Amino acid sequence: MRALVIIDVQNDFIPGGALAVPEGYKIVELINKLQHKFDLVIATQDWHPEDHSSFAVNHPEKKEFEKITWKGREEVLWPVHCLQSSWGAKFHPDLRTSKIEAIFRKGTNPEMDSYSAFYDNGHLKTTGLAGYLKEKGVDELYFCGLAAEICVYFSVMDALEEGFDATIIEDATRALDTTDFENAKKNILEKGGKITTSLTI
Ligand code: VGL
Ligand code: ZN
Repeated sequence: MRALVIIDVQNDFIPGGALAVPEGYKIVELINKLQHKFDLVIATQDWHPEDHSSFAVNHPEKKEFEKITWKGREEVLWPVHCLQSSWGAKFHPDLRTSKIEAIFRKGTNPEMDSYSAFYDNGHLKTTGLAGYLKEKGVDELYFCGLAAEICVYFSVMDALEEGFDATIIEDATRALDTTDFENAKKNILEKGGKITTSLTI
């Protein structure tokens, strides 16, 4: 059974938002068209409290997009984005949501960022997504959404780790940094993941 996982198609990741991914709006209609080809559609939302440790403003003297060591790991500092219940955290208004059966929210713990749909960045806490999908009998996951080399990428890598067959739909995602996405794709292929386009789905 195949599921489509729509990652963070939220206003803040689309031009006009706080952490805009170039061309982010270009994938929305495509994702709408893809949804009916799947047995199950689920989505994620980045969902941060104001005091979240990934926000540069919460670290005096630090700048946006700077890297810091946080709880023993390297983390990137971002502009304030996807504040819980804000406009920026809402799905893009053109995204079709009627087929989305469940929404998994991540990034709620102020002490820990959470890129993947499955785990926080420290792999300490699960969102419950793997168990949910397994209980539904899903074995093949197709990923789309934003941003390609961050939340989509880490979700694909965790999906592979959890034993799912995982594919990224390349034209239904966009990257903040295209060079990083090229490296991310290599890692996905090396780990046994697949890269495809919407034409073959
Ligand atoms: C994301 C940076 C920070 C993403 C979320 O959805 O890719 N990127 N928070
Ligand atoms: Zn975030």
